[in-house]
Amino acid sequence: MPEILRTAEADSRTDELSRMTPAQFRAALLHHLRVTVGKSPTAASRADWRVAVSRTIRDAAAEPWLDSARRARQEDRKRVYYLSMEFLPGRLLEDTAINLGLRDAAEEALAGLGQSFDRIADDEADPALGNGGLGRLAACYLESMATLACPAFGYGLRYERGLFRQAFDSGRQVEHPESWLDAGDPWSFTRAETAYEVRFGGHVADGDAPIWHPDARIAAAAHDTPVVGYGGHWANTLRLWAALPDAALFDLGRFNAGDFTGAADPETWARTLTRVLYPTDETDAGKYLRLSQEYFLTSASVQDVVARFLRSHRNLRRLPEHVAIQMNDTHPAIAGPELIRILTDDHGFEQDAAADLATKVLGYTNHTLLPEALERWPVDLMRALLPRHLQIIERLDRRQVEVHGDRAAGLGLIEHDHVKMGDLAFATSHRVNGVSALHTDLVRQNLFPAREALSPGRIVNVTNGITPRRWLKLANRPLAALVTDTIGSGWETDLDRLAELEDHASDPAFLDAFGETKLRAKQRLAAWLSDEHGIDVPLHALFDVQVKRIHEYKRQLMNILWTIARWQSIKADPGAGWVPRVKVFGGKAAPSYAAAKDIIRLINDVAAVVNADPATADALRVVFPSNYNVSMAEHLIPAADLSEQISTAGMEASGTGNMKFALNGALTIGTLDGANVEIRERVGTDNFFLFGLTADEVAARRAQPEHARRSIEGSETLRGVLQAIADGVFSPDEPGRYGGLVDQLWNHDWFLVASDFDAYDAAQGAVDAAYLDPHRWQRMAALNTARIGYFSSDRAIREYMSEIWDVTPAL
Ligand code: 26W
Repeated sequence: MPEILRTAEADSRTDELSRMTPAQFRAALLHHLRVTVGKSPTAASRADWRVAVSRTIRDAAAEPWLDSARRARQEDRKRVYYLSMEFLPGRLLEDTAINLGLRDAAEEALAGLGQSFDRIADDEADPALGNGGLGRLAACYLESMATLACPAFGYGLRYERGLFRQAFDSGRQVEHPESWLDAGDPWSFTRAETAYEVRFGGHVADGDAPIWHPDARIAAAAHDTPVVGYGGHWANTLRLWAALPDAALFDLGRFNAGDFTGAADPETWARTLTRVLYPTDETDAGKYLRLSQEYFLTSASVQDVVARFLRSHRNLRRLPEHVAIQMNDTHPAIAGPELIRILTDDHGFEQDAAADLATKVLGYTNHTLLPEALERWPVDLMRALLPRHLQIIERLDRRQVEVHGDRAAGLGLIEHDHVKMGDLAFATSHRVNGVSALHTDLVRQNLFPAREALSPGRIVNVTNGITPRRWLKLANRPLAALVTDTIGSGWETDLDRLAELEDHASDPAFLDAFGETKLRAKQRLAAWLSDEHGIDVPLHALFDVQVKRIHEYKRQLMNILWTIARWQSIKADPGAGWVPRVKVFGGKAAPSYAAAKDIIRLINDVAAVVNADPATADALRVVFPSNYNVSMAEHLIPAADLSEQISTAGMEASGTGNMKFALNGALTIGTLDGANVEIRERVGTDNFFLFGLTADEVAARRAQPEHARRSIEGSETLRGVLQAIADGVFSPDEPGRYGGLVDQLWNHDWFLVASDFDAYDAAQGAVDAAYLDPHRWQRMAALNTARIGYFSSDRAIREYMSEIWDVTPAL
């Protein structure tokens, strides 16, 4: 355990917490069952037990939580505020129990009462308050900030409905409303006293001091959930805002005038504000409600930050010494203008001085280069919803020109009547970071070249990370136990210590034990897939897994085209000793993303044909369990042998699944994209199956006319695959179903599936060859686990603390 966290008091606290004996846990649990849930053990349902266990664990979290808040206040610690429209925390029961050292006591206490800890933990809803990578990263980062005793708040929205529940209807994705709150939320505390008014619309009365006259006011109420660090030494807060349709909004006048629905409008509008998460991932929604949600989050949070500062300070000029605000992509980028508004309109600052102060407080993380994901809000929409902020942005825009003169070309914040939120975030931040070394280079070169030239050093890299608590200690207990047995404990908070496994990577006994943990993870997954999804998988096969949002640049299409090629090859030569494979897919498509939905349907159509083919059933299976989420990832990732990270180079900002798979002893087949580059450098080029064009080669290939047609004509394998699809082999009832998809491949192929296909096929061949030598494979897998320590979110947060936030740990 890193020295900074080992203090006498910390020691005593851990012991007393971990010393909560099973008997003490049992007593506290039965108390909650009777008093909080109001049920006797005999009458209690699984959900009742879950609420009682959750409350018992939350009680244990209260002490370090209140203690941390007190210390931060008394020691006047600088705090970090992480603003994100999305958080994917996953289930909290087991994770919080582990971090408090209470998991074993809870399991034993429940067993003594005839209850299964795992079944109760599995009964918890997975708060799907995010789309994918960005939301999960925010959750890993909050847990690491607590583990490192970095005083912090996560600020987000308490959507009533998270990301839709995915189901398949004859292979097609269908979306069902998600309702994480139906099962109750035993973790959060409603802070009725902590509410802020957020204003919208109206107009600004000019005068010496502009006065904003909004025409809508919505109350934001706080719901706080403790985020406990590993060891239970420190705990931070995840504060989620809910729009409060307070009675004041109900327009009695209109009601009495008989306009019954109109009377409720403002109230309905309030309810709508935090009703649902936008399911778009990497595509700018551009909707009025989306901007309203972004401003609602940002204004409530910035008001809360300033109020907390003023509770123990008077001079706002000292704000940067006590406050660091991180904007998780451009979604909270209105934070700059909002802080400037509060400083000028409420505290009399001069606008430019306010802007300089805000810049010292704010940091902005960019997570994507996709043009369609870069938010640009129409000036008219901004004027209608946030007229005061538009004034401030226009002033910031003019100032760019004043400060940089004619060199301001390309520096404007407003272009073609749209406010460029990336440029606004950049201009109001003292640090901008990308999320992998390659991505940050591309941010400098392609996204903000002019700004990089004018403010060298403002753009820094902080490569993403993942928390080893959830993604190894919780998700893969057999492997976590083997690691502890082999190198002792402490790796949980010092992941570089995994390197000590390297000394054992040539020891056959260790490699067998390592392989055994993989087999047990496969057995657990197989049981779960059959129970939850009625899917059976053969355990002896190579588990080849691609789980992530469905997107053309992530190239699930190339993966399923290769699967068809493998199926055709097996049928052509059944006796060739094929390495049996289970191809596992998982992921949701944004509801309006037709091409991604076509890919989902094709995967399910191929699965239906391949899995029903007796000639190939033993050698190839395709499974696509619906509704991929954090909890499914915890079941799938530990069981994987092969991790598919096959995006078109230059398009995946980082990826974080790639890190989770390597940590759990899976080998990666991948391109030189995002964090794959750094993973390959650290695990060793021999322990990574690389293929495909590099980011530079991608740009060059796209410029070549007919690149797709030439690639397809040059690949007999690929041509055979496309012919089978075009012939309706996988859609006999509608042979032309994938005509558009095949045509797009022949004539456009922007994501270079055709160009990389043969290289991908060759790399898959290398995978088979390696898998046929179990000790070689186990050794490569063990070296991936041993050398992945750098990708801990603790390392990433330490970099944010030193490079961007200038914050030191409180313990
Ligand atoms: C406006 C709609 C919208 C919503 C979400 C646009 C963009 C996003 C996110 C930035 C998309 C996202 O999750 N990006 C992923 O972020 C991860 C964490 O940094 C990276 O690892 C992934 O490479 C990146 O695709």
